[in-house]
Amino acid sequence: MVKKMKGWSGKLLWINLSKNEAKVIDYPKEWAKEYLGGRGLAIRLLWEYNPPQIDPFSPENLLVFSIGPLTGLPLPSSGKLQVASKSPLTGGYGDGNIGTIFSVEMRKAGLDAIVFYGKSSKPVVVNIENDKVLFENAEDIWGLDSWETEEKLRKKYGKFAGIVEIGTAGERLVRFSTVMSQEGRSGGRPGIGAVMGSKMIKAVVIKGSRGFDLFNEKLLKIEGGRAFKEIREKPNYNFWMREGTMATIEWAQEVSVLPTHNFSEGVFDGYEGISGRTMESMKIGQRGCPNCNMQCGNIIVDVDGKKSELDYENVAILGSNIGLSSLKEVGTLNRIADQYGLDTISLGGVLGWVTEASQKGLTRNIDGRKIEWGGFKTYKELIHELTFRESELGNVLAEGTSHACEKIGGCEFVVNVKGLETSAYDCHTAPGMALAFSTSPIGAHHKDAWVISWEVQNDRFSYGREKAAKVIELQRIRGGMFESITTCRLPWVEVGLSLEHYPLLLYYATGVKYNWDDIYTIADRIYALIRAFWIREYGGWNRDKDMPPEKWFKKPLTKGPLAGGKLSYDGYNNLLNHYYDIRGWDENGVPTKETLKKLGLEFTIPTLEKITNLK
Ligand code: PTT
Ligand code: SF4
Repeated sequence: MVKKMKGWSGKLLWINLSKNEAKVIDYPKEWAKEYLGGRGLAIRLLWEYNPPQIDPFSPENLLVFSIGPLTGLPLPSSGKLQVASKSPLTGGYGDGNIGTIFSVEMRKAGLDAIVFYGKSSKPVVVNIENDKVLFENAEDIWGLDSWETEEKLRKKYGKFAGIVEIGTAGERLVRFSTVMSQEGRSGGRPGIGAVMGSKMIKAVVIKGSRGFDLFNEKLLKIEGGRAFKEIREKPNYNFWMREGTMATIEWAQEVSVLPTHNFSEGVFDGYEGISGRTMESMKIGQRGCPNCNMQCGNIIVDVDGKKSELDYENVAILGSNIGLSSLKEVGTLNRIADQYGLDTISLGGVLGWVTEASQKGLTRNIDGRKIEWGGFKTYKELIHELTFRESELGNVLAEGTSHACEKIGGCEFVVNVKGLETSAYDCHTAPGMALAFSTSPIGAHHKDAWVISWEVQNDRFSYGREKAAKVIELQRIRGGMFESITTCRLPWVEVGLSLEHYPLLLYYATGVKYNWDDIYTIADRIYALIRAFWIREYGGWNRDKDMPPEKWFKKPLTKGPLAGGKLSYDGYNNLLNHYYDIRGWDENGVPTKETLKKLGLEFTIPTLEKITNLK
C-alpha cells in the first residue's frame, strides 16, 4: 500500500471546461518532494501536459492554481495562491502570487492544485466544494467589474468562501489582465486573467472541509507561533505597519532609481506628493492577505471618493513614471485597475510608453490626442478604452508594449523584458537589478530577485561575479522557495523574520528534512525547467532575450546626483556570462545537458535537442 503523504495531499483537481467534467487525480508523489508545490508544481504540469507552442488562448492551454506544503497553515502570511499558465503577453511561462482566502479553502479541500483545461461554451462560475464541482451559469455577471462580481458572489456563497475572479479586462483578453480577489489582491501579471477569460471562467469559488494530514501539527503550531511573535517584536514592525512598502518612494528618489517619464530618469520633482509620508497623512485603514500579522495594503480615499489600496509598485509606476504627483489621482488609476482587473505595473508601463510615443508624434496617425506627462484625465480615458478595446489606440495598447510598438513604432524606448513591462525600478545605474529583471522567469518582474537594495549598499556600479551570485541566491530563496512553499516572502524581506523557520516548518508539515542545499537544488530545478519551457515555446534561444531594455544603455540619465549614468554593454555581458556560468547554462542561456541531468531534468533533453544545439 502507498504510504499517505503528509503536508501534501498528492491530489489535483482536473477540470475540463469543454465537457463540464471534473476528476480528482493523484499526481506522481516524487513531484511533491522534488518541486515542493506552487510554482514548482505548476511548471512541472505545464511542461507535461501543455501541447508545445500552442496559442495561450487556445482551450488546451492549462490554467493552473497551485499551493504549497506551507500554504494555509498557522504560520506567518501563509494565505497565498499561485496562478500560472503559458502567458498571452510574453508567449512564455507566466505566473503570479495572490493573497486570498481561496488558498486557505483550497488547502482545506485537500487539493494541491486545480488544473483548468478546455473552454466553456458560456460564461461560468466554477463552484468547488472539496472535490465536487458545479458549473454555474455566469451570464448575469459577465460584464461586471471585479468588485461588483465579488460582492454578488459573496452574497450568494458567504463571507468566508474562497473567491477569485476576473474583471472586464480579463473578459476582453487584455494581455496584462490579472486574477483578482478581495478588492485589492491581484495576481498573474503576464495576463493570467486573460487566460481565465479565454476559458470563459468569470470566477472560481471554493469551500473546503476535509482537513489535511501534517507530520507534526503540534510542533508546527509552536514554530508558527514563534515566527508570528518574532515579527511583532522586530524593531521596524511599527514603521512597517504604518507605511508598508510605501517608504520605498523616498528611498528610490534618494538613490536615483524612482522610474520617471517612462524610465527615462531615476528622480522625480513631484515625488513628495506620492511619498510614504504623504500616504501616511491620508491613510484610513489597511488590509491584506489571510494569516498575516503585518498586513501591508494601505488604504486611502481617491479623487472619486472611493477606497484605493496602495503600495510602492503601484504608486511609482502610476505616479512618477507617468508624471503624476497627486496621490489621490494615482489612487484613482490604481483603483480603476483593480476594478477592471488590469495589472498596474504593465498598465503604468503602457501609459508611460504611449506618452513618450505621443510626445514624439508616433500616435498621430491613429489618435488625435496629444498625451501629456501627468495628464490624469487622458490616462483615465485610455484605461477605459484599452480595457473595453474601444478606440483604435486603446485596442493597440491592450496588447502590451511589445505588440503596440510593432504597430505604431517606438520599440527603441519600450521598457520591458520578454514582453513583460518592467517593475518600478529604474536601472540606468543598477546593473544587478537589470540582470534580475532580465533573468526573471516571467519577464521583467522584481519578485524573484529584489537585489537593488543590496546593490545600492554594496558596490553599486560593478558588473562582477559576486553580483551575479547574489541575484541567483535571491532567486533561489524568493523565486524558488517562497513561490513553491507558497507563502508570502515579505515577513523575511521587510521585517527580517529569520529564514531558519522555513526548513523547520517544512519538516513539521511534511516529515521531510530539507536542508538549504536541498532547497537550493529544488529552486535550480524549477528555474532550469522554466527556462526549458521558454526554449520549447520560442523554438530556440539566444542571450539577446536576457538583455535589459535598450533605453538604459543608450539614453543616459539627465537629472539627479547620478546624471550621465547608464548601463555598459560590455559590463552587462560580463555580468550575464557570470550568471550563466554559475547556473550551469551555456553562453546562450541554455542549461547544459550536465546541468539538466544533475537536476533530474533528463526528460527535457530529447525535446531541447530538437530545438537547440544542446551542449
Ligand atoms: C505582483 C505585483 C505587485 S508586487 C504589485 S505591488 W508589490 C502590483 N499590485 C497590483 C495591485 O495591487 N492591483 C492590480 N490591479 N495590479 C497589481 N499588479 C502588481 O502585482 C502582493 C504583495 C506584494 S505587493 C508583493 S511586492 C509581494 N509579492 C509576493 C510574491 O510575488 N511572492 C510571494 N511569495 N509573496 C509575495 N508577497 C507580496 O505580495 P503578482 P497580492 Mg500579487 C492593488 O501578484 O502577479 O505576483 O504581481 O498578490 O495578494 O496582491 O500581494 O509592492
Ligand atoms: Fe499579504 Fe502583505 Fe501580509 Fe504579505 S505582508 S501576506 S502581501 S498583507
